[in-house]
Amino acid sequence: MGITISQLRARQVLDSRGNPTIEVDATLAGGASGRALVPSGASTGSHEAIELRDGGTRWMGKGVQGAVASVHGALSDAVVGQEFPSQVELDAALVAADGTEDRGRLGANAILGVSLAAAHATAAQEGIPLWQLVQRLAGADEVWMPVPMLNVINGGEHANNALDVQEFMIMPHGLSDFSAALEAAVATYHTLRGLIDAQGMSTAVGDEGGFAPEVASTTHALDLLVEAITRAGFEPGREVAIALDVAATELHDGMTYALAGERRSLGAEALVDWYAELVDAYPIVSIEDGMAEDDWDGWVQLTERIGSRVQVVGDDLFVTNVGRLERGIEHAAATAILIKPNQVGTLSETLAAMSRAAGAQMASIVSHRSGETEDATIADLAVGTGCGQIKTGAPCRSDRVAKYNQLLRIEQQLGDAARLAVPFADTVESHA
Ligand code: 2PG
Ligand code: MG
Repeated sequence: MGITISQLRARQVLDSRGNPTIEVDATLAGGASGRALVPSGASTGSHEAIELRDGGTRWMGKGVQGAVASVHGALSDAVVGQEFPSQVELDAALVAADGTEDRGRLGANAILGVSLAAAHATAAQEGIPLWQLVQRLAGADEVWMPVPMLNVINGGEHANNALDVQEFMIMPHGLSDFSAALEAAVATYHTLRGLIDAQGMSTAVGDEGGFAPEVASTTHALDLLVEAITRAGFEPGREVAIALDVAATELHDGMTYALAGERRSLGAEALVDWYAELVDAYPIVSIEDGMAEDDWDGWVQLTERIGSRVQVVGDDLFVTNVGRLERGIEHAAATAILIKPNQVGTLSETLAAMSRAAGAQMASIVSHRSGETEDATIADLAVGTGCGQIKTGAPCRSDRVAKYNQLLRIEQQLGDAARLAVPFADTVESHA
């Protein structure tokens, strides 16, 4: 059965930061319908597809009525009433309607809204859960419950404290199943709140639900995490490990990396040394955007130095773009790719990036954005592709929890088949 969209309706709604974003409803000829809401980043890579915003004075310049108009105009003209054999051809038609490399004419936000709403509608038409449709589109032999990466201390662009590193995440990778992993993360999160409170710092949270205390240094934050994991009753490194997103593009001035919180500026080589020291001293299993988006030499150095011990993840580096990923594979610039559908614009291109990564033995981590909504599509994306990892914030705030709750529903649907992925089977011993 092909996909024939009979109507697209879009509207401007709000995201978790109170900024406008686009919501799209797709109705199919057979009557089934699907809805998608599009997220938005703060530490966006400059190579990301363009998110169309209205500018001007209304909604502080962040309105998306232009993107809404793209859906009702050019995108509807391109796809409504036509039968497409599958999502791939539908997405290709959306991309062709825009006609630009960066999706700047109609907006990647408009295009993604249609692409994902259509996928939801297709799953509804077939009477299957979305993860199952994703599994088919991805050609995945097996589905896996992903190990969550929970951002529990926020810094960088996501908070107004002095922390240089944007995200300090806990990763409950050594638990028996997804529920147990989430329980360990929740226990660690609440224990961390107590520790931060006891040290007289604020327990207010940042954009992704993690705490944003006035912690001065990276190692102070890491010490807090290790203590929280231990006091919650888990073994750091073996049951619950640490992952970082440095978002180093935000620290780079073209020459050096300015670590304002640490009061020093480092060249790429010295920065790699610093990461190696941190990895020696702490149970860190993954470092995302350790280098800036165009510092390819720095990335190669970093991967050479620590890539066999920790996962080296490219976010701003790859922007879910197969072309940039190809270059990264060629130069061995990273060992994993962060996957954000709105960096590229369609479900099919997202799956293509994941498939290319898998072909090169690189891991894929499905990710939220710092500006999110109640839309939980990425939970199904992570399960259906069997990629094994999802990064979707702290276990706090409904925009983050929506994804974990959807994963709990899927875990129940899968029953005995709901196995928790084991992303670091070969490297984790050295961190225990
Ligand atoms: C990141 C993301 C999500 P943003 O850098 O990985 O955590 O942040 O959406 O602001 O780009
Ligand atoms: Mg990132």
